[in-house]
Amino acid sequence: MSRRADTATAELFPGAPTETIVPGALLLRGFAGDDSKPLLRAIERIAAASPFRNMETPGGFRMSVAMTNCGKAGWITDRRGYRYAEIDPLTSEPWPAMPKLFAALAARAAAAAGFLDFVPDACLVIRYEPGARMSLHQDKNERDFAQPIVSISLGLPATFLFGGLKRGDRPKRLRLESGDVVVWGGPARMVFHGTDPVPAASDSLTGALRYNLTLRKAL
Ligand code: MD3
Ligand code: FE
Repeated sequence: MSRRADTATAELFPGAPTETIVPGALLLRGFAGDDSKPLLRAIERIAAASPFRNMETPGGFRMSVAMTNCGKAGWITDRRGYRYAEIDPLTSEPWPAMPKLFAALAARAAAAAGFLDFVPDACLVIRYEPGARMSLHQDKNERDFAQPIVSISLGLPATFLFGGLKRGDRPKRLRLESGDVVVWGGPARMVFHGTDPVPAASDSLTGALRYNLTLRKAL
């Protein structure tokens, strides 16, 4: 069960730099800005144990983004399908532990959106090189769709696409920058979403890379 506040922090503090993207989706601009360096160091530590890899879709396509995970469960795809796994298929070891910073930041962001007891057990770490993209999809492999998803952007900016509940709904576009955090819950939890190809550029922290962390309670 997830406990939902009657009034979200974002409503109590209207001066905070937050926007509702669609009902249920709250954008917290720069929310992770102060933590971006430690976040990047933690990503490098995770990748040293469970390296980034370009996974294969069930249809046989190699994804343009590279992924790894931390936490009890990690999201994977291969010819057998999309799913969460507790063992990294590349290393045959459990995924690296979720850094306390990740869980704490996600819980604070979720609380700002009114989800008062978010305890993530999975974090998908996605690395975008220039040109990498994510086509429109829904996140459906988690057990409890009442749980929110928190996403943290780091490094190069990207144009994020979010549609409706049907694949054919024309997506709206939104620029996500380093330090931006989005909480997706309630009626926004099942919207189709993706990212346009990331334009080549240079970020002072990550160089020519964008990272996206998605924190979930998957199990
Ligand atoms: C809306 N990542 O990890 S972040 C994903 O930019 C994913 O790397 C994209 O889609 C990225 O699954 C988008 C924003 C996001 C993340 C999860 C969502 C939006 C979402 C789940 C449900 C609805
Ligand atoms: Fe997604």
